[in-house]
Amino acid sequence: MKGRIMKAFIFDLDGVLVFTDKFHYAAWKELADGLRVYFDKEINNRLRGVSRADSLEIILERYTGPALSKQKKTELMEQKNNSYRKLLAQMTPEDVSSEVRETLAKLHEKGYKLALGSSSKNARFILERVNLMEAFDAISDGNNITHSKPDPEVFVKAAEFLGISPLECYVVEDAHAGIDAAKAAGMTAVGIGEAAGYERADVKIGCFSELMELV
Ligand code: B16
Ligand code: MG
Repeated sequence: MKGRIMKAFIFDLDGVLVFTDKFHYAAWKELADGLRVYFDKEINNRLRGVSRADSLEIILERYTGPALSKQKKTELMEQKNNSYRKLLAQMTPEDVSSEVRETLAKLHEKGYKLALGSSSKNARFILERVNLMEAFDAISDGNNITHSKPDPEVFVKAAEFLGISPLECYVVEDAHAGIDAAKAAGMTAVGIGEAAGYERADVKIGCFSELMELV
């Protein structure tokens, strides 16, 4: 919190820096339709911050067909990811707002370390597409964790990569699972978007540049 000496910001990716919800939705919808499973935007909202494997299990809650083997589930995840990556390939630097870019630059100028803390295995691909790799001192993503949010692992690893104590880190998140993960890591949770309405968030912001009021 302000008043305590904070040294770093860890940012969630989807829903905070970029908005790939529509691509996740389109790719999962295609898969669900193929399996004759009902899927809508409300169910898609439950997938926010959740790993690919856990997302598939949520979708399969309504599945009534023959049992699916582990191998088949892996194939389904690959199929979804291939469709999703084709959509991600359309992304350009214009998919990141100037508000986000400028705020990240200002935080850096003020001496804060910046890290990414995303459940996505596509995080680096997305950061490259939108030209945001250089903005971060460390990247912790779906490739270096075994437990997805709300487990704190992705944020604990981000703090480790930065060499900073969890107590000195803010986490900026849009998902309830992400706020829970930040709290479990002993970090200060900043809620934006949907998470700005979540009572467990320590700080709630209405827009990204409001982060400057914390420093
Ligand atoms: P992938 P975040 C999360 O990213 C997304 O919010 C979530 O919807 C997705 O299922 C998860 O990444 C895994 O993504 O299939 O690309 O590995 O919000 O933690 O940045
Ligand atoms: Mg998110």
